[in-house]
This record gives sequence, C-alpha cells and structure tokens, in this order.
Amino acid sequence: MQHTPKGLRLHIGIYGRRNAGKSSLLNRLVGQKAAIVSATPGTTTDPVEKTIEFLPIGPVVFIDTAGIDDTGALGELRRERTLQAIDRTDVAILVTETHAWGPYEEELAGLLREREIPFFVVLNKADLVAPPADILERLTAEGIDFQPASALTGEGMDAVRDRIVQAAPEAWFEPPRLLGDLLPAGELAILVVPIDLGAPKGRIILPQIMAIRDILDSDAYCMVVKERELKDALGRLNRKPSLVVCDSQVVLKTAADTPPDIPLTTFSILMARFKGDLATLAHGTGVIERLKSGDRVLISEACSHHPLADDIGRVKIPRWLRQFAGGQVHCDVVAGPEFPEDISGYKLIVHCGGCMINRKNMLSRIFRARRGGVPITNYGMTIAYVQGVLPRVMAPFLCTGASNRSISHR
Ligand SMILES: Nc1nc2c(ncn2[C@@H]2O[C@H](COP(=O)(O)OP(=O)(O)OP(=O)(O)O)[C@@H](O)[C@H]2O)c(=O)[nH]1
Ligand SMILES: [Mg+2]
Repeated sequence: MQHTPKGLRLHIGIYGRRNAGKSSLLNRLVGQKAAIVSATPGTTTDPVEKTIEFLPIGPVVFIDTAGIDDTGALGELRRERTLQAIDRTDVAILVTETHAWGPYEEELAGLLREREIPFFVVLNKADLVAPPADILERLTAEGIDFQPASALTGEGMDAVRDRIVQAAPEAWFEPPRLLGDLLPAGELAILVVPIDLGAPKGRIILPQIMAIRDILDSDAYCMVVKERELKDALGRLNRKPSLVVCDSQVVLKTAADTPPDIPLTTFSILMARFKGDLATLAHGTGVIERLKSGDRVLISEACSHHPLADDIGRVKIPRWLRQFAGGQVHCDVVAGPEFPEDISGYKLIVHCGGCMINRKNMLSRIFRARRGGVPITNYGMTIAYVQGVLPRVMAPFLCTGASNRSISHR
C-alpha cells in the first residue's frame, strides 16, 4: 500500500486557525510525531503531508496546514499555501478550539461548501473547556457535523476517525469486479441456483442477477442450473467451464459434483469480496474451531427480514457453532441498519452477506469489529467452513491473485 501513487490516495486536509491543535490532531490520527507541535502560534508553515493506510478507507494522505489566520507578508504567503491545499482535498477537518468558532471558521466552512468538499468540525481542546451551547446550536442550525475531542488526551479520537469515514465520498469505496476478473472473455461459468423455500416467488435473488450481468460484461457466458441438474449439465459439455458458482446452502453437494480441477466458489464469497474485505472475513472463520462452551457470538444482519423456520442466522449457524464448541454458545442476533456500539465480550461476529447495505457501510462494520479486537466473518464463509469446503471455494481468489483489495482506486 505504501507504493500507491499519491494521486490515488484519499486526501484529508486539516484546516483551522493557528494553535487550534491541527498538528496535534494529525499526530494522533497517524499515530506518530509527523508534525511539530508547539504553543507558539504559526509553528506549521508549509503544508505537511503524511501518507498512511487508514482503515477502512485504504491509502490516504493527511495534509496538515498553516493557520488560516496567519498575518504579515510571510503569513499571507502561508495562508495562500493553505488555500491551495484545499484544491487537493477530498475530505476536510476543520479544527477549532471548543469556544472559538468565529469568522475564520465561517470563512473556511464557506470555502469548503463552495467547492463541495465534505467536511466536519473538530471542537478541540475539549479537555480545557466544554463546547459552549451557543456554538453547538449554531453549528447544528448550519447543518455542520461536529465532534468534541482532545488531541492532547486522545478523547473523541475514535469518533473523529468514524467521521472521516462517513465524510469520505462513496466513490472511494468502489468495489472490485463481482466475478468478471475470474472469467476470461469467451469462457463459460455455471451458476448453481437452488429453488427452495427461501427463494423468492417468480424471481432469482440479487447476487445471482448481478453475477449474470457481470459475466455478460466480461463477454463470457453462463448456464444457470439447480443443484440437481449440475452433474448432468457438466456431462453434456464438451469443454470444461472456467468457474462454477453455487448458493452456499448447496455448497457440499456442488463441491461433490464438480470435478476438483474446475474452480468453484459461492455467491456469498463473491459478495464478501465485492462488499467487504475477503481476507479479514476468511481469517475470522479460524475462531470457529476454537469456540468453547459459554462463548458469546454476535450474529449481525443488515436488514430485518421475516425469519424462516429454518433460518440461517437464527437456527442453522447457532446449531453449527454449538456443534463445534461441543456445548452452549450464546448467539445474540441483531438485525437492522444499526451495528451495535458495544461488541466487547463477543468471541466472534458472524455477519450476513450485506446485500442490502453498501460497501462503505460493510467496510465500516468490518473496521469496527477489527478496532474492537473481535474477529468477524460472514454467513457464506461460515457455511463453507463448517462443511469443510472453505479452502476449495477460496482457491479461485488465491490462484488468480485477485483475492482482495480493500478498495479500488479512481
Ligand atoms: N489542552 C490541550 N492542548 C492542546 C490540544 N491540542 C493541542 N494542544 C496544544 O495547543 C498548542 C498548539 O498545538 P498545535 O498542534 O501545534 O496547533 P496547530 O494548530 O498545529 O498550530 P500552528 O501550526 O501554529 O497553526 C500546543 O501547545 C499543543 O500542545 C488539546 O486537545 N488540549
Ligand atoms: Mg501546526
């Protein structure tokens, strides 16, 4: 990631008056002394750039700037440099002391708005003075997001990081191909689509539709079969398919019916790569084997659907986990748009495929799990793991080198 060209990194600019704590904030965010901090106003003269890997966004450049309120002939030059830095800023952090919001901050907010650069305010030095109510009201009235924090004590820093992620444009979370990169033009894929009780009436589900579209975009083609017909379909072909993709629920049968030299994966695993971070989710499955009786697992679903009798998240996965642990595993199910704040105490998070949320949202959830030190995996990976076929369904990504990118670049 350190080799990512600067032009392909998200640029996060830090702006504000002299002495507001911009350089201190930079140092906190990058976890090292990248910029000089001192009580003398005007310490930072030229913009300081620091490139780092900032999860879940990926490679970023932080730009620390000179105070916008600098004076004198040199001060005017510094101010100019600061204003130039705005031109290369994708996300801005406006730093001010808690009680000091005024004309300079309004000017910066105006400039950022004018250029449609997403930004939020850090009300810094909250350890000294709590943000006054009138300033909070004013920011709220203007629709400006703010976060009280202290770059000195570290208070509020996680929230500042979350706000950077929220402010980052959607385009920075553009996904890799769903499967087109696994399938050369002119080649055939077989899609195994069971039509069971869970299948919606008269339709096939979104990941399957998306796969068909992506195959066509690759100038490749596909055959869609139910699991029962797969063997027969394979037998009729005079050339092997380049890829077989099946629904997780029939992965065991599909793996048995597909000769080992034909690459096989599941729709869930394609979606895990498309929506999230394949490597982290695959890594999370390692915990399943180590589960013990009494452990707690969080089952997280992004949407609230009406559970079926044999529901995957509520019935099947808890049952498998209990079998692995050889005893009671407490599974808490949370469903809906909110990912729980408190994940401490969980040994593992098993997330749904996330078909109803976007990549940015899914990556944020994975990031929160990582930050909380809780391994995370998803339904499709768990099913493949407990059925003993995870290495097989992950193999297509390992041999093509197409395994995972946490982000694609514009
Ligand atoms: N109490 C307290 N002091 C802080 C905080 N953040 C920064 N400071 C102090 O404020 C002073 C200025 O901090 P800097 O980080 O250099 O501020 P800056 O905005 O980069 O200043 P210039 O480079 O001069 O524009 C230093 O003495 C810091 O130690 C904070 O959250 N709380
Ligand atoms: Mg500074």
